[in-house]
Amino acid sequence: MAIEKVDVFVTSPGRNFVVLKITTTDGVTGLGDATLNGRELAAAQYLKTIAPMLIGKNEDNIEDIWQYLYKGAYWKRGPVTMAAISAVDVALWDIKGKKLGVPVYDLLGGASRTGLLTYGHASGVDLPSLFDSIDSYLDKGFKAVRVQSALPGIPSTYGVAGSANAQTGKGEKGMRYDYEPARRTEVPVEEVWDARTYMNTLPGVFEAVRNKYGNGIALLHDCHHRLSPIQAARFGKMIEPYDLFWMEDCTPAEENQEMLRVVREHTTTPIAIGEIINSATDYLTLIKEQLLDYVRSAVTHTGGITHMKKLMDYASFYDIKSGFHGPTDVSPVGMAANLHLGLAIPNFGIQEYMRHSDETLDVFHTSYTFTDGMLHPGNKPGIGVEFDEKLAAKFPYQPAPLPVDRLLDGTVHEW
Ligand code: EZ4
Ligand code: CO
Repeated sequence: MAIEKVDVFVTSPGRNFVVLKITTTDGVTGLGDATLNGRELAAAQYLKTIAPMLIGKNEDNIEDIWQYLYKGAYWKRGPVTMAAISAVDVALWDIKGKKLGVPVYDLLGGASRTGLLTYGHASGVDLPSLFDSIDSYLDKGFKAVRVQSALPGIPSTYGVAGSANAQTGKGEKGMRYDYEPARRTEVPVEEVWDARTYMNTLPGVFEAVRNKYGNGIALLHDCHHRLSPIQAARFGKMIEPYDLFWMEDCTPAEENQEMLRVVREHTTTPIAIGEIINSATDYLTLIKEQLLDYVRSAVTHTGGITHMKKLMDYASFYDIKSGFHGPTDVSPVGMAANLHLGLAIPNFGIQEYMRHSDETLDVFHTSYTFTDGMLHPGNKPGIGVEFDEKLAAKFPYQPAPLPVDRLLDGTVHEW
């Protein structure tokens, strides 16, 4: 009853992933996800550094191993550290579930609901292509849709399929947005951002969507850290009539949490924050002052199930809910971890879901299901994902950094 072997894989079936496999002396294996989009090799190297420290430890003692890696590193927090700790943590929960013959959500207190409301990513370069994209999600059964739109005069905007891929010629009208593998380069592509154009455009887009689809579907939107606090306050107020489920990352709050106070004072549009926050401690002010409504962290970027469970339990006392990050750069292993935790906690809100590519799903065999707009982690012991190492080896790592943003005058800005 000890950890015998720790393997780290970097594979690129459609996009880059960092996979951790822990094997015990009884031959039980567990999987973890340490994918850090654009900085994958740093997370893989961190795992290789801590791998020898895990050998011989009792795999049952998840909390103790978590504390050993977190406090024992001396250097706490940070995306690379927390992604690596997350991978170890999820792999250990996977092992515990397999040893006991139960799905991980059972170990977390059992199912609190029958399925997880999920949202897909719709986008358009104009209203007709946006409507096509929304229709394609509604046809698949989605009850909630994220809406992103191109901006007039701006060649390429975050979250918009046609525009994101325009520079590589890989764009498909009305199809999904995915930054990687559209851009496999060593040096990031640069994009342009203009808040005035954005604030002048988006309210009209939401109005057009509500006029066409009515109030029955949940609409979400990602501002992707780009507005100043006062711009975000004004934007939230402007879009109140369109009843958004949330506006996400309206202003960068990961460094200065107090920036959200001014937004909160001015708008009732719900606020989701935190896909790049990597520690529960970075949420303490946000939760205590009720400056957010949805926690955006992914289990894989925020210390794993152990740490996220604590964070969500604390959030529950303020009626703050989950909205875990679920883009394709969270691997199927990480996605499954999100789903097990989401199914168990009382304060689940919504789960983001971008289906992985067929290439990715050939390497990762998942058992989670999508029915009528709801995800379920499945009932296999552990987290329920298998990893085909042989096939993974056929997809070597390829550099693919995220884009860099500049304002019209060339100033570097949040992407
Ligand atoms: O930009 O996953 O809400 N989703 C997002 C994502 C992130 C990417 C970064 O790795 O903001 O699209
Ligand atoms: Co986001």
